Amino acid sequence: MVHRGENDPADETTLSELGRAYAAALLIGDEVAAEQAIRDAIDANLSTAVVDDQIIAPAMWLIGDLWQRGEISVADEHLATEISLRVLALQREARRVVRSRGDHRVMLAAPSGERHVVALRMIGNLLRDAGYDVLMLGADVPANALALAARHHEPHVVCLSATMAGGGDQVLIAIHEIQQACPAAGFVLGGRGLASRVRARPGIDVCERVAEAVDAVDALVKRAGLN
Ligand code: B12
Repeated sequence: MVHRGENDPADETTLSELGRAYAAALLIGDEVAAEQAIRDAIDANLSTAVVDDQIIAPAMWLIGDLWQRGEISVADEHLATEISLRVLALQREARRVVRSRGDHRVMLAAPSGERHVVALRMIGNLLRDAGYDVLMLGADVPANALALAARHHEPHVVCLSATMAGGGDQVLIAIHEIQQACPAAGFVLGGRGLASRVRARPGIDVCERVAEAVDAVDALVKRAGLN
C-alpha cells in the first residue's frame, strides 16, 4: 500500500513517472534532473517514506543490477549513489522549508471596488500548496476592514490585486491602512490596474505573474526573519 501525504494525493501514474524520471537521471548522471524529480514528488505531496521506498530505492536497485551485469561501470554506480545521497539531504531541506512556511500567515484581498479575483484565488492555491497559512478575504474589501483584519490576524505578508484602472490608488490606500495596524507586514502586489507609480520598495514587491507569488512571499518572510 502506498502511504502518501494527506492533501492532494498523487496517483499511481505520477508515482511511476517520477520513478522513471529519477532512474533515468541516475543512469545518465544528471544530478539536476534527479533533484527535479524529487522536488516534483514533494510537490505532488508524496511522503518521505514513499519517495525513499518507491522512487529512490528502486532506481538504486536498477543501478545495482546493471552494474552486476557489467552494463554500467563502477564509476557510474558511484555517481548514482552520490547523487542519491545528495538528494536525501535536499529532500530534508525542502521539507523543512515547507514545514516552516506553515508558521507564516499570508492574507489575500482585492481592495475596495475591485471584483476581479481569479488571479488572487490562483495565488491562494499556490501559497497553500507551498505550505503557507492562507487567509483569503476575497473581493472588494475596504481599507479599514483590511486594517482590522490585519490587526486581528497579524499576517506576515499581504497580497493585493488590482485589475481596474485606478486600482493602484486603492492599493496604496490599503497598504497605508494595513501598515498602521500591522507595521511588520510585507506586501506582494499584482494586477494590470496597478499604476506605474506603484513600485517595488523594501518590504513591498510587485509581480507580473501569479507564478512569482510564492518566491516573492518567501523573500519577504526571509527578509523579516533577518531583521
Ligand atoms: C472575469 C472578468 C470579470 C468578472 C470577474 C469575476 C471574478 N470573480 O473575478 C466580473 C464579471 C465580475 C467582471 C466585472 C467587471 N469587469 Co471584468 N473582466 C473579466 C475578465 C474577462 C477576466 C479577468 C480574469 O479573471 N483574468 C485571469 C487572471 C488570472 O489574470 P489577471 O487578472 O490578468 O492577472 C494576471 C496578472 O495581472 C497577475 N496578477 C493579478 N493580480 C495579482 C496579484 C498578485 C499578488 C500577483 C503576484 C499577481 C497578480 O497575475 C495574472 C497572470 O499570472 C477580464 C478580461 C481580461 N483581459 O483580463 C475583464 C476585465 C478585467 N474587466 C473589465 C471591466 C471593464 C469590467 C467591468 C467594469 C464591467 C462592467 N461594465 O460591469 C466590471 C468591473 C468590476 C469591478 N468593479 O471590479 C475590463 C477592465 C478594463 C480596465 N483595466 O479598466 C477587462 C480587461 C475587460 C475588457 N477588455 O474590457 N469582470
